Amino acid sequence: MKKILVIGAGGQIGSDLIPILRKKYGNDNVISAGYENDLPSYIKDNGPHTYIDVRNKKQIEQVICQYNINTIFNLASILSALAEKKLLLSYEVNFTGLINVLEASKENNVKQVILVSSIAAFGSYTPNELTPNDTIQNPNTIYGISKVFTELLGNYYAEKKGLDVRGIRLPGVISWKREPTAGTTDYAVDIFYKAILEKEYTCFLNENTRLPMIYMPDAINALINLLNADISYLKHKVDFNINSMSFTPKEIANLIKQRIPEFNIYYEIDPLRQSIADSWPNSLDDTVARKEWNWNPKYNINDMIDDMLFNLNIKLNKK
Ligand code: AKB
Repeated sequence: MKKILVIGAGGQIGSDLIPILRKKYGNDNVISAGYENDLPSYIKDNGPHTYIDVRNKKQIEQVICQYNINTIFNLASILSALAEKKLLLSYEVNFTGLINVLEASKENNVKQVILVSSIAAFGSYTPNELTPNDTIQNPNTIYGISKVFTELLGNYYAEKKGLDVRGIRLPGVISWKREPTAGTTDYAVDIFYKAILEKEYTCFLNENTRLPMIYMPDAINALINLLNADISYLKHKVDFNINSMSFTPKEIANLIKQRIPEFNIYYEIDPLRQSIADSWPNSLDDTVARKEWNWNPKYNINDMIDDMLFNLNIKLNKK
């Protein structure tokens, strides 16, 4: 039976992942760990929750032992834009935190560790269109470097230390439950809030910046399907491209405008986030994930927009 610890539970992905894991594996078998104030009540009230600072290995070990954890999702990470401003914090969370999770897992008989990499693991020499799974990786951001480190160290523990470590490279994740913070792809979530509440949005990326994106239900499916994939088919471990949709700010704004005719988009470029976005791929080749664990996304851009607007209108009391 799985006893799952989700570290970084209060973030954008954890907030959607935990309810689904609890439904699948039982409320008491999924322990959420994050800062108390970050956790939404539907997570705190529906199963065990605890506090872990990923920078503190002892805390991780205590929780592993207290709950007999055999599976860990490590979602704790400082995202791309903030990482450029807070280097030391990023080293501690994205590098030391990762080492702590892997070492604590190895030393305390955890069987599986799921890690999250990102399209940020690529760089300006990486082929831009349909980026191959195995290709040049030369990120020029601390976040991107930490994601290459995540992939390499995860693969190392899988190959040399007998730990079952797996992970995917997430594109920008779009969701309505919890807003992302301090990333470069965040505009693709902000735009929905502003379209509903203010009928206009000022975008910090230029109108033609094409980036790979994914809708949260597909991202969650990817994580859970990879968790359960037959290991004998996995030639890769922590470095799977997954592709779903790609669009520019102008394209998504036009599609939102078809549903909310009063909506308008304006642009005020943030040089930091624009330069980060310019170093990331336009789209990804995910043949490897399709072949090794049957990756197959369900949502296209129109399905995603309809579902986002439906759920956000309810959340923001506009219907
Ligand atoms: C970010 O924008 O930093 C993240 C990512 C693509 O990893 N959403």
